[in-house]
Amino acid sequence: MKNVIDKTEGLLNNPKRIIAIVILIVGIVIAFYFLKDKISALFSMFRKEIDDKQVIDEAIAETGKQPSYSDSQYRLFADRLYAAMKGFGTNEEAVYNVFRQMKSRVDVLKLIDAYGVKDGEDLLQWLNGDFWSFSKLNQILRDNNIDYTF
Ligand SMILES: [Ca+2]
Repeated sequence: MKNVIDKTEGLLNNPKRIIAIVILIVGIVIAFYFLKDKISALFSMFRKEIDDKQVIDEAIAETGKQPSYSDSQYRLFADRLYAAMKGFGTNEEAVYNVFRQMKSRVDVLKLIDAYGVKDGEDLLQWLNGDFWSFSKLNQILRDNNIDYTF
């Protein structure tokens, strides 16, 4: 114990060490300050990923329907949606055409999951930003006997 106290005193008696420790602490605080948004964004993306998977599993159990497409096909659909919505204006027909190919609620949820987060927003946020009304989109889902509404 005495040894530890001696060592601690020795450490604090050395000004260079104190300065080094202070710089290290300040550095960690600054790094944390600049990274905290990125860290929390990463965590929320990770949490969304887990939530999406759980919602899909529940929908499969409820509806008894498996996804109609492969994961890579959902990613292709998601890329088409992004291409149709990004930038100024919206290619609404291209968006509707993707949703016309959804055959069940499971498919819609798989599409939402495949879309993930693009430029900080998930699919629902993208649709909200690009569409005045979801009536046509929801009509397409109803026409396909899908009990999911945006
Ligand atoms: Ca747009």
